[in-house]
Amino acid sequence: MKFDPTLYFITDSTGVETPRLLEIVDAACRGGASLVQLREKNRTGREYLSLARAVKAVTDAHHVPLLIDDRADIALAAGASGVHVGSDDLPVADARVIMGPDKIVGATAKTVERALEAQSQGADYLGVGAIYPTTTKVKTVLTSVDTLRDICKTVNIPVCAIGGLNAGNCGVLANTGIAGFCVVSAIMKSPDPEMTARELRSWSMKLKG
Ligand code: TZP
Ligand code: MG
Repeated sequence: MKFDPTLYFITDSTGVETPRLLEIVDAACRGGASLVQLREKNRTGREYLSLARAVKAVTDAHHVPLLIDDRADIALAAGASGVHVGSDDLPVADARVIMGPDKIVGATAKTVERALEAQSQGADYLGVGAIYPTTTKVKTVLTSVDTLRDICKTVNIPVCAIGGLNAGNCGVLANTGIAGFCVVSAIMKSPDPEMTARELRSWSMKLKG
């Protein structure tokens, strides 16, 4: 499936009621988010699915593909465009079997070796980071900008930088070869998510290459 990773917005509903989450997703899409991932860590399967359907109604209205973090079953049941798997989740090859050839399968990679492995197992894109320390709840280590650049040079699938990125620091991604970048808190915690998304999108248009 074709997709555009220029500005990849990933949700975090911690402390956020569903109506507000849906508003933020809507605002992010209006501002130019080109890809959205629903990322839920503390939901039952039933809650995750119901939220996925609600978020998909919003992203569909903007023709923005929705990916689901970690759960291929939820992605398929909700009719989402794909799934993102991290290093503790389903292996990429298994996610690909479950999702089939036409859905998007994204993977996290923090080293060139993992990036090549994910690509060979059928990943459509890579999320690489954390570039900066992040306050979003996640078990992650930092990935240097040099490693990011090496990964971009080595693989032939799109690479998205992630981790602590915002309009004030994303300039560090210049000349790395990224296809776009991912943000959670920059948009989730913005007083004006639409304006922030617009600003981040315009940064990404300048930085990707
Ligand atoms: N993977 C690496 S860093 C991260 C994930 C999911 C969280 C990024 O969140 P933020 O708020 O943009 O730093
Ligand atoms: Mg995961």
